[in-house]
Amino acid sequence: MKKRFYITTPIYYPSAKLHIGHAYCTTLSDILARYNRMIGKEVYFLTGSDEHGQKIAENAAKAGKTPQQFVDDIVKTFKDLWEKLEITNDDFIRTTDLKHVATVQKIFTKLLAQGDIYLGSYEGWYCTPCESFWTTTQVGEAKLCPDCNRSVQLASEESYFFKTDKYVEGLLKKYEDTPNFITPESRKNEMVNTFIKPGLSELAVSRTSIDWGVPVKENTRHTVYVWVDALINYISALGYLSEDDELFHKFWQSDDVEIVQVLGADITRFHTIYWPMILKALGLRQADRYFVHGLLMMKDGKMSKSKGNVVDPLPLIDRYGVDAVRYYLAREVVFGSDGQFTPEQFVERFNVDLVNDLGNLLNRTVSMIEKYCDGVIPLYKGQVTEFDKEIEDLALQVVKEYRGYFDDLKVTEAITTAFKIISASNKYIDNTRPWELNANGKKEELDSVMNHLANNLFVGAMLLQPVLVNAPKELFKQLGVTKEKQNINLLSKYGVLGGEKVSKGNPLFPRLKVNDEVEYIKNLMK
Ligand code: ME8
Repeated sequence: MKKRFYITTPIYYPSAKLHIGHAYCTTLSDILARYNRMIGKEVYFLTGSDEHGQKIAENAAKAGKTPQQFVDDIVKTFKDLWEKLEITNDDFIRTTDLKHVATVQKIFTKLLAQGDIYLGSYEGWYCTPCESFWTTTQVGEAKLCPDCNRSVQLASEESYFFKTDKYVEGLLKKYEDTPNFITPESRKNEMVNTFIKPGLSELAVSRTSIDWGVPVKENTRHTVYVWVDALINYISALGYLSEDDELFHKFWQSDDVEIVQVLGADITRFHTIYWPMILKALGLRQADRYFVHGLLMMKDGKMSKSKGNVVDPLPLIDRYGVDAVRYYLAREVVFGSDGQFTPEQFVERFNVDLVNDLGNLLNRTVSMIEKYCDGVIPLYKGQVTEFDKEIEDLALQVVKEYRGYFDDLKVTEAITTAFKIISASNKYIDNTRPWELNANGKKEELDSVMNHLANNLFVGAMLLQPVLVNAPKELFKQLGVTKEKQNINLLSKYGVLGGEKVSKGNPLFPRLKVNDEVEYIKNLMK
């Protein structure tokens, strides 16, 4: 296992406020960052904003602001959202940062000097929202952008080009030799069949028509194509080609680091075709994995302002708490597949998993330990009741499965597994019937049941920590768990808790009134 972990999210456009889809990507990446820290890796987690390009300049003009003022204002809202979602990013890169601009220029100069970039002229179909040129075949009869399905215009301009030809073979070989390079596999096939096999054109890497961008030093009529500018963030943030490049050596150019880049299905082409080619041209190592997550849809399709179905995560966090939103995103939308946001499911997940399963179990366990055991978790005495072995085996198996899933970036599966121990414990209460054990004076069995319940809750809470940032802390407080015991490595043996003094606290999650809250969320979406 590598000792370091570098994880990145896409850098989002500050053209408007972020919505639940962006929150999804960053939250899932944060969960991976937190998990890897928890198992003892040195983690660097990067997110940021992609601030150049025509679309931003146009939006700024509409808002009556300079582009810089415009992005400054919107980037503040990004940072506020990440703070509220308790995102643990180590840095926030902005493509208007001087350090980033300097790296982009140095990379351009280097590739130009090497002959990987040359000056030519371009004619093609241009999609303004995607800032992409397409060939006649790609836009088809209807002249629509293959990425976003909007109309494209014929455009021609002098441009610098990146020689993709030189790197296609190498890229295909990389795909073949590294089975997990792009996950899910279907995305890799899509890249090969839709873009590479039909013939990849040279990539236009500069524009003369756009001022709001990084100037090409050698020819200042040109600015660097916004996608090239943006992709470079992943290494400029680490100090590549700057005087202070320690992070770059630690978290990119090293065999000790696992590099995972998380992105949405809409931007797979840039990340898994052009970006690896640029890295190759620069003589740098490749990322280990591109994890392509699905898009979050609404019942009536893609989120859009005109449909009135955009979900702003902030009011959800304000009303239901950060844990509820993080949990919903990670649990409900399988990481890697498309998903759907519905108010009904949001409320149901909350009530069923968080209130009924987790919250109730804690509440019942603490009450029973207070009532039957003077408020002290009995010591672990091994397998006493006929149900103890089964639940212990399950706990140990859950821990193992959970780590396997997380190490393979299967976030949803890992969390679902963690919850197994919680639901099994509710059944364990039904099976062992502690109130009868108490009435019949079966003290030894009763103690064992209380110990197992406390230990199961402990295991569940430990495993849910990357997702739920508050509830496990409250649970540890109520069960009196010391800091020393909050160590994931201790979970390879069952029975860590015993002897702690419990103290009843507030319920972890308040039960929601389904109809009222569904209505409330629907109103937020208008
Ligand atoms: O593409 N569901 O920025 P962007 C899930 N600046 N995730 C979604 C989503 C949805 N409905 N909508 C957006 C850009 N996302 C470029 C990236 S990186 C070098 C440059 C997430 O603001 C998803 O991760 O359009 C998607 O890939 C990303 O936001 C696009 O964000």
